[in-house]
Amino acid sequence: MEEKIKGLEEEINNFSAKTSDEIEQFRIKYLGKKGIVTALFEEFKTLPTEQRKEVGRFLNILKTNVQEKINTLKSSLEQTEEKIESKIDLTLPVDYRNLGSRHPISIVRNEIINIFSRIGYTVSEGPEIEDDWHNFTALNFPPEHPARDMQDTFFIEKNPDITLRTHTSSVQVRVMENTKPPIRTISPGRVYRSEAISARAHCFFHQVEGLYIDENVSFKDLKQTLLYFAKEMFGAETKIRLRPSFFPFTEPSGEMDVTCFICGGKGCNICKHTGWVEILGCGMVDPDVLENCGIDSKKYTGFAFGMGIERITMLKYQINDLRLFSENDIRFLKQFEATL
Ligand code: 2NL
Repeated sequence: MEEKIKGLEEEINNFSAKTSDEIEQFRIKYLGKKGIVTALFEEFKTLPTEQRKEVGRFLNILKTNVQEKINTLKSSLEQTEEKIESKIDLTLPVDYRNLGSRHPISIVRNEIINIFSRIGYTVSEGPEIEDDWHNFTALNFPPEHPARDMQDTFFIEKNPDITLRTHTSSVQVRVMENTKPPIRTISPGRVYRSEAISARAHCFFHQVEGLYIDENVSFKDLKQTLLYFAKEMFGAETKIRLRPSFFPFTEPSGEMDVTCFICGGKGCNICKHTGWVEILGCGMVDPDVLENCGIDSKKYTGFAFGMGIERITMLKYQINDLRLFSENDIRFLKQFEATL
C-alpha cells in the first residue's frame, strides 16, 4: 500500500490542467465517492493495527496533497483568465465619437460679449414674448408705425398686444426701468420678424444691442466705444465711418460702416467695391425714451447701438445664405469645429 501511495504522489505532482472541467475530473478521480483516495481509506480500515499508524499518516498526506493541487490549479487558471480579460489591444482603432462644435452664431455672439465685457459692460437678458410697452411704446414707436403691423411682427395676442420681440431693445427698457444709471449693458438674444424666408431674410435672427447711460455721455463716447469695438472685432487697422440714419428711439441716429476687412478697402465682392461694409445702427438715446423708463433726461444722457449677429457672421465667414444657420446641416456646422 505504501508503494501505491508513493506512485500516486508522483502522478498527482505531474498532473496539469487547462480548464476547470479537467480540474473537476481530477478531483472526482481522487476524492470522489468512488475515487482512488477514498478507496484507499476503505482499504486502510482492513489493515492490521500495527500498520495503521504509518499508512494513516501517508494517506492523510496524500489527501492533503490532492486538495492542495486542486487549489493551486484553480488559482493559476483564474489568473490566466484575468490576464485574457484585461488584455487591451492598443493597436485597435479608437472608438471615434463625433464631437459637437459651437454654432457660428454662438461663436460671434461670444466674441462680441467678450469685447464689451473688457470695457465694463454687463450682459442682460429678457423675455422673447413681450408686451407692447417694452417692445414699442416705451421706445417711441408712434401708434401707426409699420412695425406695429401684423405684416411685420408676430402677434401672440391682440388688445392688449403681446408680441414676439422684434429687437432686444425691450430688454434694455427693462434694465432702465429697474436700475439707476450709470448703466453699461449689452443684450444679446433672438428676435422675430414676420418675413418671407429667403437667402437674405428669416423670420428670426439674433441681435446684440448695447446701452450706455450716465451723466455727460456724448456722441464722442459713442464714436470711441464703437471704434474700439470695430478694431477688436475686425482688426487693429479698421477704420469706421458714421452715416446719418433714423430710428424712433435715438436722436441723432447713425449707421456705422467699417473698412472692408476682406480687401482692406481696395474693393471686393463683400464690400461691393465700396471699401466699406455696414455693420450696425446707433444713436443717442431719445430723451423721451429715458423719461419713459424713469430716467431723468435732464441729468442723464446715453447712447445705444444694435447689430445683427447673422450679418456679422456672414461677413466674417463669407456665408451667403441666412438659411444655413437654421438648417442644422452637419456639413455646414462641421466647418466651425476648430473655433472656440
Ligand atoms: C440695428 C439698429 C439700434 C438701438 C438699436 C436702443 C435701445 C434703447 C434705446 C435706444 Cl433701450 N436705442 N437701441 C439704437 C440704435 C440702433 O439697432 O440696425 N439693429 C440691428
